[in-house]
Amino acid sequence: MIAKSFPSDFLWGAATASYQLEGAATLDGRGETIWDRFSHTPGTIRDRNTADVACDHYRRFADDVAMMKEIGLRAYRFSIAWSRVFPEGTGKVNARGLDFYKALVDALLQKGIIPMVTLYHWDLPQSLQDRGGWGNRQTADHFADYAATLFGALGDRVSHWITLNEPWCVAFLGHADGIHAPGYRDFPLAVNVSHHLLLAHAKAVIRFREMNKGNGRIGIALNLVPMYPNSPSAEDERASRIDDGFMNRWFLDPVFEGRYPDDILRLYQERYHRPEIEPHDLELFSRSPVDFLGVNYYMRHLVAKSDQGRLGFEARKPPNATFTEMGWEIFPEGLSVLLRRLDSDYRHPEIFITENGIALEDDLRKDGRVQDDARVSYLRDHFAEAHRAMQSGVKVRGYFIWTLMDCFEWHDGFTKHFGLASVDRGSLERRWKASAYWYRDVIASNGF
Ligand code: IFM
Repeated sequence: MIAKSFPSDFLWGAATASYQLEGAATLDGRGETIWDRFSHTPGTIRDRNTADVACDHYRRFADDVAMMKEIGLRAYRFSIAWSRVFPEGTGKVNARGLDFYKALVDALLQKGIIPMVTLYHWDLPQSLQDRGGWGNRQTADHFADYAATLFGALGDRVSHWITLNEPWCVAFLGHADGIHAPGYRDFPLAVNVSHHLLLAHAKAVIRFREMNKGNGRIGIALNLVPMYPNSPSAEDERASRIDDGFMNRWFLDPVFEGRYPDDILRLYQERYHRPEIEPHDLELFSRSPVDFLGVNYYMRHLVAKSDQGRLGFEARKPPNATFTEMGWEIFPEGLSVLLRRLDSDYRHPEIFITENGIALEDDLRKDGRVQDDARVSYLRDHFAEAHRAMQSGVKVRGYFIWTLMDCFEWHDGFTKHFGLASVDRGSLERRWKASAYWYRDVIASNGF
């Protein structure tokens, strides 16, 4: 019996990102990225690794696509390394880099797997960083040119496009906390970076509309966090509203409403300075409506007022909870709460869950099999919450598990394991975990 059944055209998929998976860091003219520079800097990566080789997907992509077919994936979300296409970020196209993505898309289509392309998943060309990176407004124009090149090259075969992945992480982990590339600790810079990223998104969407006459669709993938006050006190309620503004509304409001949330704008101005927003920027937001929202869901925040926090709040670790290998609380019900809220606050957008998954210290059996029962439970509970939201009318169109195979988890190197497949770090041999076979059955029966 299928207890939870999904629509027949539901896109069951898996997601990856170029720097985390591809390797081949200097092959075929690929230019240096900020993550190459950062990961080669001592003290940045937990296990002192880089993704120079990663999973060697660049060379093994055909086998990887064949593997995807084994479990029946209907869609595959991957990102393009900007510096493969434009080694310096702008200027002359590197045809060999572009050819790789053409071949990947063709291989997917040949197997009946729908490609969903992310244009930016954190690997900025280092040459652009040398000119100020996302702190420089001009990077948004370079991004729109790069995006237009991809729309031109792949637009006839790619129907689903995502401009940016998790701009909050790019801005704040990379420029305020310094734990991601390019490694700055400058909060006002991070706020300006967030604005330039949103500008880049808007400009790319506008170019897409101008160029794409077919049935292509474009959106953005945001890491969104449902907020729960730590106590019913007015102070914690207010703190949780601020965290919501910082993490969620600062990105959602420009994309859907064409403006920034007043409370957060005021707070940035009071505590730091007014972000560098120019008069016509908001108009660009209004002229760039998306076709869908990508939701990356991993956690909720339990929020308390705190004078230590940069913006007057802190996220607390919930007591008596279960946590993943990342130290993130497992909280499936947050997904349906979040989805319903997005639906009601932002006029019923179409939604793809563009990332959700769990890092686990996998149970590696003697015969090399990984029996990751906790991943099966995690996915089942989260699918159920998505299903529940859909029952109440939220337009969820697909679900992409993070991630296809164990890969480079940014500053954690190879120490965290999110994959549906394990990868032997010596031979790079891939092997499905038990959860992948469970997922295959979910896809085949469209439910569980
Ligand atoms: O690995 C990352 C991914 O690149 C972006 N979203 C969260 C994942 C897990 O941390």
